[in-house]
Parts: sequence; C-alpha cells; structure tokens
Amino acid sequence: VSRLVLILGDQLSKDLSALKKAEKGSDIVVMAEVAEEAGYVKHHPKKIALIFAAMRKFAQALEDGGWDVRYTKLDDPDNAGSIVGELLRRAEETGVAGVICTEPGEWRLLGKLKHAPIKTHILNDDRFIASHAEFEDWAEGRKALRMEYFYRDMRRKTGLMMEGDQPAGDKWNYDHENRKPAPEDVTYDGPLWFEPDEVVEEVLELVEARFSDHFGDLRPFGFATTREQALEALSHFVKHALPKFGDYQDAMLEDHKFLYHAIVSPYINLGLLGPLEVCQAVEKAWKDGDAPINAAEGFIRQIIGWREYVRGIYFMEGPDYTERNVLKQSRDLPDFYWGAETKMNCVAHAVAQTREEAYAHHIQRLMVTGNFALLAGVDPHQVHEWYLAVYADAYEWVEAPNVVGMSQFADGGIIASKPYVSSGSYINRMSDYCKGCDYSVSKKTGEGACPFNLLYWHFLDRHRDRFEGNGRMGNMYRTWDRMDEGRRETVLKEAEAWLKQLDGGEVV
Ligand code: FAD
Ligand code: DLZ
Ligand code: SF4
Repeated sequence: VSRLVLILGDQLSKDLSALKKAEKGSDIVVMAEVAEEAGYVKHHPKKIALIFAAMRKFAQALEDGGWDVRYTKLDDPDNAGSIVGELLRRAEETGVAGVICTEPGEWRLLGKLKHAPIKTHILNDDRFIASHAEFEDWAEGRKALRMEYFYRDMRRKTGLMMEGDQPAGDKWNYDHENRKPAPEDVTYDGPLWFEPDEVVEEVLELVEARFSDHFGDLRPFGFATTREQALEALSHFVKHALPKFGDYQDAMLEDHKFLYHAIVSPYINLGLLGPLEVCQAVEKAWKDGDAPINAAEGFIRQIIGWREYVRGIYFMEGPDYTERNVLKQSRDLPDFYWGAETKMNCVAHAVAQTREEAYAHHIQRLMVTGNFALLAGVDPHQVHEWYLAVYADAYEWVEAPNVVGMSQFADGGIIASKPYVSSGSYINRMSDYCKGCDYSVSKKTGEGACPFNLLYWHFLDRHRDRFEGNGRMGNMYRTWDRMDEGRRETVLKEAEAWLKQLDGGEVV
C-alpha cells in the first residue's frame, strides 16, 4: 500500500526520517505552499521567498531522483490553503489512505496533524543531536537546567573538539575571550550571496504580488536556496570569517551588518545543512590551524549547545510556552519595531537591518530589541510574534525559547538565570551606535538622557520583589540603593515621563 509522505517547508533534507521510511516506487511525496503557513504571522517577504524557492528546488531534486512528487504552488487554483487541506485533497486524488511525516517544529502544526481526519504517522525528527527523550532524561531531577552542562554532554556525544574524554585545550568554554568590543576595521565583506535564477525570480514575483503588505524588503534577494549553495556559503564563512568570529561575536557596527557571523541559521533550520556537518567543518578549520580555539569552540557551542538546548526546552515545556508572562508585562509593541521613526539609534539600526536582511545577530536581538522590550514592559507574546515574523531563521521551536525565555524572562527563569537587561553603557561598549544617537549615553537623567539608562532602573525597581533575592542581581540592587533618594526619584519620574511619551505616540 502506498502512502503520502508530507515534507514541510523547513524539512528540506534528503535524510529526513519520513523520506528514509518511505518507498520510492510507491509512496507519493506531498509538498505545498499554503496560505495558512505563510500567514500565521506576517513573515518577512525574504523569509517566505527563501522557503518557497528552496521548497521548489528540493521538490525538483526529489523528482529527478525518481520520487513521485505532488507539489502545490501558492497560486495553484486548487490549493486548499492549509497543510491538512492539501493532504486530504491529495489523498482523494491518489486514493491513498495514510500519511507519514516527520514531526513539525511547532505545537500548532503538530496538533493539526495529530487531529487530521486521515491516518497520520508522525516520526521523530532525527536531524538533531539530542532526541526529546535524551533531553528529558538529562533534565530529569535537575533543579536548574544549565545549558553549559547539557553542552558538555553533547561534546562527549559528538566527540567534537574532544581529546579522549577531556575537552581540547583542557577548557570546555572560551566565552570570556569572545566579548571584545567592535574592531576599528573589519576585514570581512560578509556572507556569500547568490544571484536569483529563474526559479527564485518566479518566487520573488509571487511574493511581491501576495505579501507586499508584510514588513521587510524582498529585494535584493541573495539567500542560498539549495544545499549546494548553502555548503558554499558555509565554506566561505569558515575560510574568511571564522578566525575572528569568536573575538567579535558580541560586537555591533552600523556599517557592518554581518561582522564575522555565519548567517547559516536560515539554512540549518530549513534542513539544507545538518548541524553536525556544520560543526565538523568548523572543527576541521581549527584542527588545520586555520581558526583559533576560542572561535571554533564558541561556534560549536552555539549549535550543539544552545540550538539543541532551546529545542529541548520548547518541546519539554509544552504548547502553552508562548503564552507565558510571569512579569505580567502588557505594553503594546511600539510601532518603531515595524519601522516607524525612533530617536534611539541602536534600535533604529537593528530594525532597519532586520527590514533589509531578515537578519540581525544574537546581540542585536538580545541586547538591543530584546533588552528594550523587556525594560519597557512590552507584552512578551507580542515580542514573540515579532521575532517569529521578521527573521529568516525563525521557527517556533527555536525562536520561542530564545525570545520568551532567554530574552523576555517570561518563563520565570527556565532558560535565563537572570533577565538580560542593561543600561546604555553596554550598548556603547559593544557598538558604535551611540556616537550617532540623538540621546546621550553618558547622561543618566535630564534632557537627552539615554532611555536605556532610565528604563534599566525602572525595570529593576518595578520587579524588585522578584529579583532582589537573585544572587546574580544583588550588585545591581545595591548600586540602586546607594543612590540618594532624590536621584532615585528623578530617575523613576523621568522614566515614567518617557514611557508616557512612548504611549502617546510621540517620536521617542
Ligand atoms: P552565528 O552567530 O554565526 O552562530 C552560529 C550558529 O549557532 C547559528 O547559525 C545558529 O544555528 C546557532 N545559534 C547561535 N545562538 C543560538 C541560539 N541562541 N539558539 C539557537 N541557535 C543558536 N536563532 C534561530 O535560528 N532562529 C530564531 O528564531 C532565533 N531567534 C532569536 C531570538 C532572540 C531574542 C535571540 C537572542 C536569539 C535568537 N536566535 C535565533 C539565536 C541567534 O540570534 C541566531 O541563531 C543567530 O543570530 C543566527 O545567525 P548566524 O547564523 O550568523 O549565527
Ligand atoms: C514558515 C513556512 C512558510 C512561510 N510557508 C510554508 C508553506 O507554505 N508550506 C510549508 O510546508 N511550510 C511552510 N513554512 C514552514 C512551516 O510553517 C513549518 O514547517 C512549521 O512552522 C513547523 O516548524
Ligand atoms: Fe541606544 Fe542609548 Fe546609545 Fe542611543 S545612546 S544608541 S538609545 S544605547
């Protein structure tokens, strides 16, 4: 008996569990561009184009390899508009009674597939280093789920940068070497981009016609859309940027959107590259003496550590995770996240680059847009939906724990042991944003004081009950308490006044 083999837009791997299980001669592959997936948030046009173009090319490659593929384009008149709708339509068309698929990366879609009115067999997604069961075993009985210990297990499991059972260089983690401020001159021109071919151009025209009301620039479009191109982009990074990746991992510069970052998350998350092969390429560069240990270790930790860890948390915590809001923050997401004017140069730059590239690196996401939202008391669900929409690498399993947990502390500290908040001085140290800002980062109060400086104390003060007893925050509260009372009152009053201007729709 033949079955339908569903392949989702972020499952573009030849070794996908559903494909490994399927029979080439009899089973029928189903892939579909559908309004429901393109519309659960208003995805960045570049993200939609990347997914559709990569899907079309992947479908073609399967067909060339002898698979029977039924591919539905978004503008097909018969398009049922949803994944389950497409499965039912194809089942009727082919007379097939069952579906096999690989577990999707989102509770929403998993629920729909589990309850689909057609027999659906859902397989584990084994494109990760740790399975759900392995993660849960690791988490079982632990008071705090520290990424660092999970990461060490993943090092042992993969053997990456290991000498026997010891870490190479005798140290697990070189993070303290990876916090250098922005360099004077950057010797890397950024990632490898690809000229749109015919397939990509057709998709760009479709996306232009259908999603022009979504935030984000569609053109120029240069993402890799095949595994071969993604491998080239990876090699380019390893050769030209990896050596300095570690040193400047946390730095931000107005004129260098990509610095020494890899821009491989869109490709790994789509399935075009495997996490292990990416890490092995980086390990090899280090072994060959082409990259220092802090760069290679730092990079590998992001992938076999953080990436696996956040996925484990997402699936362990359950479908209500994106609804969490332990700090009870409720302000609407300001319009400047969607490109409206703001005088805060750091935020304006992080948002502009997000609009242009559907990309911002970790520190821009965490310490600029994330930090601001947390300080200003924005509803974490709105923050979550923004991140899910605007980044080309955003799928809920990876985005939600990073945003709801790490960045907004809305899960009460499962991922972050303390909230990631900072005043303007951190941004000033790590970037060149403050030089060109209307606000003054050195002013703590008064006309033109940097809003991060005011809101930082406002945040600590309004959440005092929760954080005062947190050992890692004691210093901050002691500093606050040492200020004289009049000064504390001025800071809080000015923070309130600034937030009022924000709420009133003034350009702030
Ligand atoms: P590099 O800085 O070059 O890092 C190498 C790789 O490590 C990345 O490609 C990525 O695969 C992995 N990685 C690094 N940090 C993380 C992390 N915290 N979680 C998971 N993987 C990580 N990453 C996503 O893939 N999708 C998201 O939707 C996403 N949302 C984020 C939201 C916030 C608020 C924050 C703080 C981080 C988020 N990240 C997300 C993690 C990180 O910002 C991106 O993975 C990274 O910026 C991707 O760019 P890069 O390939 O140049 O990464
Ligand atoms: C993100 C996305 C978009 C924009 N469009 C599609 C689509 O048309 N068809 C499809 O199969 N997948 C799409 N995706 C990816 C899915 O939303 C993703 O598989 C789930 O969110 C689970 O990670
Ligand atoms: Fe951002 Fe403040 Fe620096 Fe302006 S002064 S760029 S608002 S940190």
